Amino acid sequence: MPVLRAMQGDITTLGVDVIVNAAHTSLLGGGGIDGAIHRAAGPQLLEFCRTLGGCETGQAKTTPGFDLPARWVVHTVGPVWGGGAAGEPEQLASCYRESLARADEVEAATIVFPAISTGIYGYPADLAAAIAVDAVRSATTSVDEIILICFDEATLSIYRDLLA
Ligand code: AR6
Repeated sequence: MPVLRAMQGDITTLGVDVIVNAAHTSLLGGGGIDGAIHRAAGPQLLEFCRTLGGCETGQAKTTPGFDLPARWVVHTVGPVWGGGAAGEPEQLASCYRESLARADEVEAATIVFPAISTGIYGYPADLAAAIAVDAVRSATTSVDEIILICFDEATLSIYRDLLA
């Protein structure tokens, strides 16, 4: 069973095996965490992503970290929140499971997840956090440590309550 913990901070600064990007289906960059990761990784990341043919919602694809301190980036595409009846919970859980599967493929010891879909894609932070914790707790994986990172204090406190 991996250790599971939550922290506040900027995912682009972490020298871990895998950071997860909350990407767009095109995998060609965007705003939010996606923009921050592409800026920090440098232009080679976009070049590499162009070869991947995009990514479906709920799926995940791996690239090197290039200029990032992280070795690998797993790009996953969360659902756009539309009220929750259009399969969003299942798609969001799939993002966490598929990203862990990609991390296992590169034999990662540590993976860091952002709060996927809770920014531009509008997923309510409390509902998304419950799905994130449930999905990683119930996944079969060989990683040693799973870190849930967030930018804001409010999300951190939601994670802390769920992990207590
Ligand atoms: N480190 C940690 N967390 C961050 C960082 C960071 N550097 N930057 C943002 N967050 P979002 P989404 C948090 O909007 O909702 C892009 O245009 C942020 O506070 O980045 O999945 C893509 O191309 C929020 O809680 O991702 C897609 O089109 C969480 O990360 C779309 O946005 C996710 O916010 C994806 O939207």
